[in-house]
Amino acid sequence: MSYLHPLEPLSAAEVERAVALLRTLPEFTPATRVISVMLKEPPKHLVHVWPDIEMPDREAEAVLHDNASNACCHINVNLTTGAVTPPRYALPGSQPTMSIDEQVECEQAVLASEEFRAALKEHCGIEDTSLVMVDIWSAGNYGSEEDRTRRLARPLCFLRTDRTDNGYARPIEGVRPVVDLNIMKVIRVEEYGVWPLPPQPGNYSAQRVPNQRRDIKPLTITQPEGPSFTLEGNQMSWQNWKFVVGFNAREGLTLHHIRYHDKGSDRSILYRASLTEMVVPYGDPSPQQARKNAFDVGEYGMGMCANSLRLGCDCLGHIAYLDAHLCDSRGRLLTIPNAICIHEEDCGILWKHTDRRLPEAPEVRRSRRLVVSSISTVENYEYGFFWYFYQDGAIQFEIKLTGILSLGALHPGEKSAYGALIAPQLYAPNHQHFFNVRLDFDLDGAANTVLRIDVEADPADEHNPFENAFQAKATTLATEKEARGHLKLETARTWRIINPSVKNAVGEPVGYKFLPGDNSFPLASPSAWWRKRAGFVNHHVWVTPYREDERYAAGDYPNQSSGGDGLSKWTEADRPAADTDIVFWYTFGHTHIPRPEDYPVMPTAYIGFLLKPNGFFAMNPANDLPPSGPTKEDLPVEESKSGSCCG
Ligand SMILES: [Cu+2]
Repeated sequence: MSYLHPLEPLSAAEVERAVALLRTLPEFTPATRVISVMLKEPPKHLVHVWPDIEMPDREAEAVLHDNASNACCHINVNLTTGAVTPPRYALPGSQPTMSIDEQVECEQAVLASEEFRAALKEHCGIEDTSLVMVDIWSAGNYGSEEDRTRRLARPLCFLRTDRTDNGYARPIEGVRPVVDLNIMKVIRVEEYGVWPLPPQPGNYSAQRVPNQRRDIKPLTITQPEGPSFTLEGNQMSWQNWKFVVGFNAREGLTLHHIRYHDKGSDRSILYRASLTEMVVPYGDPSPQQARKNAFDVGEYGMGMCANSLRLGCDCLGHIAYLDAHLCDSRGRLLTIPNAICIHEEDCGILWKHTDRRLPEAPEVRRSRRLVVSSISTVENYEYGFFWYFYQDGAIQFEIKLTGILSLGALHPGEKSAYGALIAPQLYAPNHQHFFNVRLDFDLDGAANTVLRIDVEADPADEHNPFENAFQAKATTLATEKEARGHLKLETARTWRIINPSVKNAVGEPVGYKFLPGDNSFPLASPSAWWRKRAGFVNHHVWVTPYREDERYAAGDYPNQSSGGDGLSKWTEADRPAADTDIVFWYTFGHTHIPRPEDYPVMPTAYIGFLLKPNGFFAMNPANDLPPSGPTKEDLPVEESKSGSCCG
């Protein structure tokens, strides 16, 4: 099989070849669901010296689940020789991600259930299920011993008024069917009371919103000579940056082998960057809401839920798209066209200085950034994942939260202390969104160290007579337990990742600074069930020594897990984590107290972080940017003739 870079994601042909090989195995039966097929990444020490050495054969790794035996396994497939590894079975009771097919089949199972139809008649007075929406919702780890051993979903249901309205405006409160996904049948319907459907529609689609504003003139982005990036396969090259764009069913968009061309060579910065897990816990104790906590990566598959992006809507300007090649749970190729969008954006002023003693124009350079993005829809909610690369060596990650709030119904006059009334008899429970990103730094080589930087005032003594002194104090995070930490506003805390063996122009170790953005602490008790399963929310920052099989912050199988896996477990070993190949993990939370203005579709909220070179370069690497000026077309006629340019 040919490829341009060893970390390119599987092609459509490779996905099909992997599944064809899996189908020949005795473990693959009519009861088998293919949960995911993705690239089995080659060893990183080989990738770092590629293309000077030949790479091993391309491999795929698959996760299979057997509905008959309720067992899940990993199998690796050599795409050249066809050799497969023996299945590596997960512990009994482990549940892999719910597949996209199960979302659809679960809805059909609920609508076909006699028990659910009876509840629908009692609650809504109707027998026709054609306008009922059933969102799968993970079951968590609750209920009887028997529940915990089944592959379950506990859906939320809504009733549309017609085929195209916003069904989320009318939650069927007090009814939660429980579905066994292995037999794809409703095993019971849980009922907590009867609420009327909220009375008002909450429409947002273009054809249903009358009197749209008419004062918006066209805003067109033109790049007459095309974009400044080149894309070869999934390899990106832009403004000294080089990296590989990856994608898989679980994490969605991933970035690999990020390098920056400096002084004649491609210097390694990050080997791999990805969103490894997230959880959305709800803060409402009502029986309908109390068990709601969605691990959108490990339970639903962020890549599985990715959108096909549309020009002019999702992305503006000169766009390059990449397709994602996944497969459905029956092993059929599932290509998401335009799953990844790549484009450039103007980003204001990068730097400027006016020297009043010089007659020349001020020196101004505009900032341009490269955007690599994807957007996933997980039932009611949307998450956009945006990686930004800047000309000054900075990398930013931003998650855009939009979509429709998870809503509940109230009686007329009823209020909830645990959520906001956003329309008559309709409320949105308080909740948080926690994300975890895994940053595998390889700064100028694999052996890196993380420093925690706290800015502290000096004591008022004879060395500090004006009481003005403060300094940035660095603490080396030598082990995993030392590295566990939180944000600290009092000391403007940041982290610095360095390579202690490679010195910069001023004799210090080369480094990158990690600047956190908005964040939160979890509000549920540490012994709340979801927190046992999401140990990664216990600290904002974690550092681990690199291990190939430590990839997901809540472990490989968070769905219905009893908890204790992932970062919280691995770091208990307190392994050395300095001057070695380290992985930096960051957990960041958005506390969402809803507003009426978040309805019907929420204006985007933003959360993320920034990586800035800190002694990695000898000086501002964007010092060599040429001035940009208005084009002739932009100038008034007089100025256009003279060709003057303000920079
Ligand atoms: Cu929210």
